[in-house]
Amino acid sequence: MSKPEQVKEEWHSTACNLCFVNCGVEFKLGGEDGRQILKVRGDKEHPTSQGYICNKASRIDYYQNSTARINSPMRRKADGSYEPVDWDTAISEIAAKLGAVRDEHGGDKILYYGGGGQGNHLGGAYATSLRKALGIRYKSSAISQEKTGLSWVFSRMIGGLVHPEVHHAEVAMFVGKNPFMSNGLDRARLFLKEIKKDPNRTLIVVDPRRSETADHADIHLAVRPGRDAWCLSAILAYIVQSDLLPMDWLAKHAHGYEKVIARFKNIDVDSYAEFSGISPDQIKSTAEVIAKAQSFSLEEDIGVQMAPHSTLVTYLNFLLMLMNGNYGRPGTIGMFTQLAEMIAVDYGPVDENGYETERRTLPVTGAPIVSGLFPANYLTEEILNDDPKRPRALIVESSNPVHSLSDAGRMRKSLRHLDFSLAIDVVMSETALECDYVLPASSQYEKWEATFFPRNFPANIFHLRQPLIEPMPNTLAEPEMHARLIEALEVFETDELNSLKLAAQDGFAAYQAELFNQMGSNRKIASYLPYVLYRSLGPSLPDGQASTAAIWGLCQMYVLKHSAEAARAGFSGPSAGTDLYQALVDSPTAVEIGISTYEESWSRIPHPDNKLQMLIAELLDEVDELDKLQPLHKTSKEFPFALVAGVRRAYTANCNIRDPKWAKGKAVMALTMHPDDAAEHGFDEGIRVKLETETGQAEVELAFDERMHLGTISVPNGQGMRFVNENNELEDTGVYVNELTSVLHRDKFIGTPLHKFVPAKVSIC
Ligand SMILES: Nc1nc2c(c(=O)[nH]1)N[C@H]1C(S)=C(S)[C@@H](COP(=O)(O)OP(=O)(O)OC[C@H]3O[C@@H](n4cnc5c(=O)[nH]c(N)nc54)[C@H](O)[C@@H]3O)O[C@H]1N2
Ligand SMILES: Nc1nc2c(c(=O)[nH]1)N[C@H]1C(S)=C(S)[C@@H](COP(=O)(O)OP(=O)(O)OC[C@H]3O[C@@H](n4cnc5c(=O)[nH]c(N)nc54)[C@H](O)[C@@H]3O)O[C@H]1N2
Ligand code: SF4
Ligand SMILES: [Mo]
Repeated sequence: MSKPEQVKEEWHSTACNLCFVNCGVEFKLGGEDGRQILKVRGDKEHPTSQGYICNKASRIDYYQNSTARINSPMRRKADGSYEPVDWDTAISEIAAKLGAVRDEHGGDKILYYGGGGQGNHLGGAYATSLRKALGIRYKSSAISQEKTGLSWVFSRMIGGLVHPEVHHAEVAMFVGKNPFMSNGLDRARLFLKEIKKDPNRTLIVVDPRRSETADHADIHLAVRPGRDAWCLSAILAYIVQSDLLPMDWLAKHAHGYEKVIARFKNIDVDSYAEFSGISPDQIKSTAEVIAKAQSFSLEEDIGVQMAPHSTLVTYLNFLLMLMNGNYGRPGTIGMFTQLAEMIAVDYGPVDENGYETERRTLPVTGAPIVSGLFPANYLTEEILNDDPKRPRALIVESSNPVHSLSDAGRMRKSLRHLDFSLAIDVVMSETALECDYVLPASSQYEKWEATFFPRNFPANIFHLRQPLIEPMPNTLAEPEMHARLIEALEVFETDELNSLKLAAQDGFAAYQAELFNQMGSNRKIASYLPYVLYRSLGPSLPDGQASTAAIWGLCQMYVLKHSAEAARAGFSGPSAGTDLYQALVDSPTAVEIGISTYEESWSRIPHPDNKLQMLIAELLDEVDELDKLQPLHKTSKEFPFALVAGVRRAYTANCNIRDPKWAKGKAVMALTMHPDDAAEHGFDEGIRVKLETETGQAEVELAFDERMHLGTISVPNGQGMRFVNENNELEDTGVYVNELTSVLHRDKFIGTPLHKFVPAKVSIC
């Protein structure tokens, strides 16, 4: 073997699981049985990340080989401690308890939460079958506390999955998004550098803090915290009132724009601008830049999605793009296709005045189900009551809601109020520590994995990742857990899948024919498809690949539904689905699965005449509230600071890494404050302070940050997790931010929490 080949062989392709960009990475493995990730580098072959990685990926071994990992199913004892049990015992007891809840109260009283974090959605695909077996009707995930407002808005206005092409826009804008720190965008830091250098392109950043992203911007709108709605409305109003809208384009491509124009004609631009903390001149010059751009595209993130007026702000952001003609052209917005929709398109019937008339709701609180997800922020109210309709059991898979949802204390109480709870995790998370049973999962580098996050346009990619490391003994991949639970629930007869299993041995074509045949005669086959594929096709796939069986099924559906897009990516003809699947299994890096066109961005709009719908009447009505110039949330004498309860820093990754040694530099944990605010209160840098909100309190170190907006303070997300070090000591891991937040502090439409503006006080400890 020649030397270069040897060198290449030492590196293994996969993806980073620390944020939803999932950059292609390569690992150099070593240590005992090759279980350790010694080195990490970007994968140059990856079609979108192209070798890029950020600082977080290099020490990913703190995820893979965390000492917090668990390697046995656990059962809670009466005293609240846990005892290990074997798999057979755990599976049969869990199935019996869930089955009992279903039989006594109905399967709709069992809730499902999670199904994947930043890097792992494959297990969640099989949870569909377990939910079917239990009759579960209500599910949710972390998406429901950030992106459901976004989903509601793009579904109503466009009706498809869309990608704002900020990378190719002449004028790009970030609203409440700090990609320099959070990435959340392909090749984020490189993109920021490029746009900063390019004299022909403009970057606008809307953020109260002079963020690291704002350093790269041509225009920084330092909006007052929680007042984006006024800032964005003022920009749009100025464009409307200055006759800068592309009226011919709107007439050709949009419905409902006349009402939007009428409403924004009546906005007093100057008073809105001033109320938002930005000079009217800056608002007007920014509006001119946006209106006159050849192409304009913006990305928002939780800086606004978790701030006051969350859903309204999303609507205003889309109005800013769409009313200015930015759709279906390079550098604007394109509609793309996906193997499975992580943030599903979902809109109900709309009446002639532009109001949605029907929406599924949760049985006790009546909270709206959006994008197929119940709002996580209503979970505790739904559970903590004596209503016979209340949920009795909860399954949490690959999520840590006791840590990541508002008001951790209430979450703990809610979990203990249930008749039964199960957590599936790689560690004994804060959530696991409240559940009746815990099942230990193999890590994301020990099993086949993938994510279904929304991706790119025009070429969309999918990365099916191969396992690189032997599973930790006594852990299982989620598809196997779901299958065993379904079997313990005795959904199928033992021989019911035999003909499918036999057909699978004769190859994909024979299997496919038999699958169609069986679907015609046995309704269960289609209803439990992921499970059926796993147990019938799975065993015939090469060693260890069984859990990719559902991907084969998704590929078949994808090429049927999106035949034109798939064909452009090279997958056409009778075996297109299987060819696509094979390409995914064979490729160590991501594969282009479909290529969309701008024409399709139009022809696939499901609204009448394939036109965009500018009117969301519920949200346009909200603009009347803005006219009152009253902030939605205020600080007070008692709680004088606006706390950003969970900001992204260089070493935070939600709840994925527990060991504080992962982080370089202590500042990652600190409470940050502008030095002028600190001087006013007599605080020195580095002191321990008490941080209090209406809900809770914490002690934390104070750090100065002159980028902060005056009156605003911040602590990071994803800290304060329980971690016991090698000396059996509990380590200080920072502030457990959701001990400080309230479930009642939420968006009135979708229920997203307003974590970016939590009234707080700070005092010396
Ligand atoms: N390092 C790191 N990266 C991550 C993650 C992580 O945990 N750590 N998590 C990933 C996940 S799950 C997500 S959802 C994304 C989130 O990514 P981002 O939304 O970019 O992250 P944040 O830092 O929470 O918030 C972004 C900005 O919002 C600003 N902001 C605060 N209040 C307001 C306001 O009222 N108006 C406006 N306009 N801006 C405001 C903050 O100053 C901050 O700069 O990050 C992903 N990337
Ligand atoms: N106050 C406040 N709260 C926030 C935020 C904030 O900014 N402020 N940010 C919010 C946002 S945007 C998000 S996305 C959420 C994230 O919140 P969650 O959805 O709870 O996601 P994570 O916190 O990353 O938790 C993922 C869990 O999966 C486990 N895990 C990792 N790999 C595997 C695996 O292969 N299998 C299984 N079964 N488990 C695995 C991890 O150990 C961890 O416990 O947090 C939210 N919470
Ligand atoms: S941007 Fe960083 S954290 Fe996100 S996937 Fe890429 S390397 Fe991982
Ligand atoms: Mo998120």
